[in-house]
Amino acid sequence: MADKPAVLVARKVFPEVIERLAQHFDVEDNPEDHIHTPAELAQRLQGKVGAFITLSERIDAALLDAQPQLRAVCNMAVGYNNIDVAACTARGVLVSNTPDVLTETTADFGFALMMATARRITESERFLREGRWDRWAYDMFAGTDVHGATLGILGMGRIGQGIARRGALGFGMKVAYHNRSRLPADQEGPINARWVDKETLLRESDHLVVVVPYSAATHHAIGAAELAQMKPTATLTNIARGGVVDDAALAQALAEGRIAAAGLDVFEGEPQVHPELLARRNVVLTPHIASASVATRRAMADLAADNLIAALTGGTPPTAVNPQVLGA
Ligand code: 8YV
Repeated sequence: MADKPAVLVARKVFPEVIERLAQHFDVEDNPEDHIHTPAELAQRLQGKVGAFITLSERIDAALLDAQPQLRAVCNMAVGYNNIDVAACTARGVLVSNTPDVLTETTADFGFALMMATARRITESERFLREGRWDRWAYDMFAGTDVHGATLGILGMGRIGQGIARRGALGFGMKVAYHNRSRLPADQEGPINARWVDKETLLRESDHLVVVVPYSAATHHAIGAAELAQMKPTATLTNIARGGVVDDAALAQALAEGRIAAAGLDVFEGEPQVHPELLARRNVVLTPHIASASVATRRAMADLAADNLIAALTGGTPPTAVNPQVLGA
């Protein structure tokens, strides 16, 4: 029997998914969950035709040039800003991501993070745990209402729409959004969503949730100038990518009381977090876990595996980012 094609699974994932991949491939996995430097990643990719990766791995032109045998790069994430897709396409390397399977779980988390931020849930829990609760007070941890407030969504893709649905249908929120393209009327209608320009979104949002993909065009889409346009009572929630919000400008805006609070699941330079954000009490911080339910992480891993298997066995990867390379 011919040798199986060799693939790298760059990070620790479900053993069941490794077993499935092993039926098709000679798998080099990473049960110790070592985080590779770019040089280590390049070394481990030698001789591999496929890679199952996460956001921790960067795939760029230099790495691809050193691995001409590589045919498929399958990301266990919906965002793929860690991959130079143009460089992959130019070299005929298939790229895939994991959309749809994480939409509702990620929208649940985005909404929960926004609520925790508005209602000061983690800040008040810390206070209680520290043994500082000795009396009732009329203004103790008084936050901002979520129900009936204006929910602003920057980036109305699948996850943005999921958050909008939760706000409009569950909490009677007024939904305003800004996106490159408007939703068709039959999608705006049921949630009464209003497309507005970015300035209006910043000005009118009581709770602004950022869900736009990261790219050169969205780098620091929320910076000092944008924060200055927001209401002083507003909250900002980021479940997109660190680079979409200028974290230093956000820390400054919070320090100056330009906005009330922020909820952040993603950071510039994560897993490092800006020290001034760490030091502020009115920021809810979580370690990039918006898609982290057991079922959804399993569905993401299965979908990344489906893509890898299809790409290397002559099938059609279900969620290819650059399907044009298959016909080339
Ligand atoms: C992933 C995410 O867990 O899907 C994405 O784009 O940010 C998260 O759902 C993370 O990217 C791991 O690769």
